[in-house]
Amino acid sequence: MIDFDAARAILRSNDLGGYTVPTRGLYPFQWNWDSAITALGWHRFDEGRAWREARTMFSGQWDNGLLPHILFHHEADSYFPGSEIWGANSRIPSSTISQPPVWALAVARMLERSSAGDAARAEARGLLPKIVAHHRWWYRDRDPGGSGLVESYHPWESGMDNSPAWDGPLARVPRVEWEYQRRDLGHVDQAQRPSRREYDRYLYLIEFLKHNEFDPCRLSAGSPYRVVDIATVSILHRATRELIGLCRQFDLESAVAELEAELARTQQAVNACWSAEHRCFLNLDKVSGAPLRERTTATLLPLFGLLADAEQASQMAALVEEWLTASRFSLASTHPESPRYESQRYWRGPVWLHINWMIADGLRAYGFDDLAARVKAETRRCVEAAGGYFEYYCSRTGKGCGGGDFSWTAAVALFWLAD
Ligand code: 9WN
Repeated sequence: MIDFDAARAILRSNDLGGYTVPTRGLYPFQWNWDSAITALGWHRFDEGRAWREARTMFSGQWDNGLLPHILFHHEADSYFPGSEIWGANSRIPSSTISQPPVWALAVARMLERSSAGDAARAEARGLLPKIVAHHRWWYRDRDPGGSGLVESYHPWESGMDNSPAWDGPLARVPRVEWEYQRRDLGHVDQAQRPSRREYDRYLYLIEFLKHNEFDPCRLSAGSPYRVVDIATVSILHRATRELIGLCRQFDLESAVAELEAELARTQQAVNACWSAEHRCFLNLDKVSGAPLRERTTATLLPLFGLLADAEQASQMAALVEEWLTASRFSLASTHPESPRYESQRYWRGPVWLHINWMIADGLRAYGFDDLAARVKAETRRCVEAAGGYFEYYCSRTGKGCGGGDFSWTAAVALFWLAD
């Protein structure tokens, strides 16, 4: 049995007054996509608090539209790297990259389910221009050449930090030579976290962004790490569809044609990522121009993005079925047949609830209702086996891994598993 009271209690205890930390200790600030997903959980029992989460996040938006991946609302020494390493010149101390843009989708869902009528409409109306500015930032600053496929310059921007898909592109990045002390290893077993080799390069890329003054043209021309993350492309695409609906609802017609043009550009470009051999859409290495042939759950997210055609969707559904069978617990974040699969190490194999929710949602959109129900039932089994809301779950044993009492996991239980 899943304890939904415990899920609500986790959100309340991770609430620092207007924003929810992903978990205490390990992640003591406000993270962008965590916050959007967590707002959907809040909305099931405290609508006002859900809207407040959104307002707090957007209070840290940069003037150019970037919505940072971390807002450092206060000092905390339990996390590294802190705001001083990033070098942002922002109203609220922040990181200098973003994360997959879930907010338009969250706001659309919250508005649909709202019992608060005019108050909810006022909240959505207030957020709308900011969300539009954020999507404009993605299309302009993360796709300066107008290719239709946004790119990213840091693995943390994908939110799937040490995905094996990034191994090749990251190997090209130099390592920092200065000494630093990681704080994550004080909270979580090293076997469940990224390696030192990866951290050296994550830090190099933070410095690279700073030395290039976050200038999109300089980053696009010179970053040693430049990838098309198919998960971000998909989430952005789906969120833009939702955003167009919101713009129409609130008479912001001026943005509609422009956003529709972006959708058309992406829809056309995405076929460059399709691999008939792998039966999914691959990530791309923009430095070498080569596809990244690793099957991770990111490569299934075009279902959520509504970017696949009917034939591609049915091939992906067949792949999901095999993948579920190969993972003993639910859908492993890396296909268990990959030599790089590690069942407990972060984005290299464990189960992440919010990603499974997105995949199930995409399967349903294409009419694979039974398979979507199977993804959901197996995901539920992880939470039951572990007896709590962890950051992620071992895909071999269902054991809870990473941080405990985790906000987005509790939130996904409230708005998906409880339904
Ligand atoms: C770096 C907060 C975040 C998530 C990411 C996840 C992890 C941070 C870290 O935690 O990343 O952003 O320090 O490991 O990979 O998806 O948003 O939960």
